[in-house]
Amino acid sequence: PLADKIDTNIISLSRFIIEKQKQAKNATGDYSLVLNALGFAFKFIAHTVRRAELIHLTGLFGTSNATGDQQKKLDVLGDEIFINTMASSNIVKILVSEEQEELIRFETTEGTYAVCCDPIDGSSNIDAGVSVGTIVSLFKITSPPSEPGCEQDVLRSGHDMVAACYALYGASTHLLLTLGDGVNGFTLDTNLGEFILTEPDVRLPTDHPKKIYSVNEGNTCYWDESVKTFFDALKQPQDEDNEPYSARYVGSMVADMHRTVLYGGLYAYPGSSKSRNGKLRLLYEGFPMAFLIEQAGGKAVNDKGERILDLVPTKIHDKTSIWIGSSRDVDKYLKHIGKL
Ligand code: P6P
Repeated sequence: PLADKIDTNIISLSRFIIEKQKQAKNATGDYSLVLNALGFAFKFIAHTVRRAELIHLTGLFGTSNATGDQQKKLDVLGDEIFINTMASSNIVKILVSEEQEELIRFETTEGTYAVCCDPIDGSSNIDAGVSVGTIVSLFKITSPPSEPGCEQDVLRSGHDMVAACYALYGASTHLLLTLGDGVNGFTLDTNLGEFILTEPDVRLPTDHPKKIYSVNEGNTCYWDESVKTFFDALKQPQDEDNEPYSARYVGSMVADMHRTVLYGGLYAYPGSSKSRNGKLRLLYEGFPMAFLIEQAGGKAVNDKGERILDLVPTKIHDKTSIWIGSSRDVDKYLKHIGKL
């Protein structure tokens, strides 16, 4: 019968969130509201990214963001969509965005959450049709709702995050989400307009994770000697298959990280003489990716071998070096620097 072929009991993101709320003790529903607002923002951005070519949204907008990146029209649009979606949730009190120099405070008095995001990560690739994504970290605010939000609400340890997620606008739109109890993968069904649970309990492959390293080797001349020797070693035949590692680098962190989660391997953005702390920002790239990878059974450290989640930012756009992926590969780096 037809019913055998069609799954008539699919789990949408909304249903997933409700089930999590039912499991939570004395849930107020605020958490569910934020997560649903995030889901809507991802759907709205996905829709906009996919129309970009049609409505001439590619190309430069003519301004630059907090850290000097030239803003693409989609960067600005993605940022506006995020700001409006979070503001209208009436639960988000403050927003840190890669595209905004200053913290954004919303006019709510019931705000109990802080959102940090990179609305369109990897946007330099957008004109070439390469996958881009949105990366988000979520903190529960400890100060009283009546007090205006402040930077102290997000200048905290990565362990304070209550959730982290990314949306990947690729062949399909994928959402990977952790609430601190594992990682779940959703795929956007554009006909339903719903994210559907397609990869419950995502784990990095443990037996034979792919031997892949993902780094911008164009920075080699700026790297410390120990970083150069580490990657040179990966290019030599090794391990039981006596094969060297393969190189894969998209230049869009969400695309590189999604491959790393599903296939295994190592993604790295080391510090260099050009930028001591690398390029990626701690609050809305390092922290969320580290939370997701650890919840999926992997590791994430900085150049010194410190766990990313142990770090505490001093400014909202602080950068961090990062070595993230399969424990097998991050441990190789830790051994290389004498931390294991
Ligand atoms: P590079 C995109 O600008 C980004 O923030 C990440 O998405 C990406 O992994 C990295 O920077 C690419 O940087 O210096 O290799 O072009």
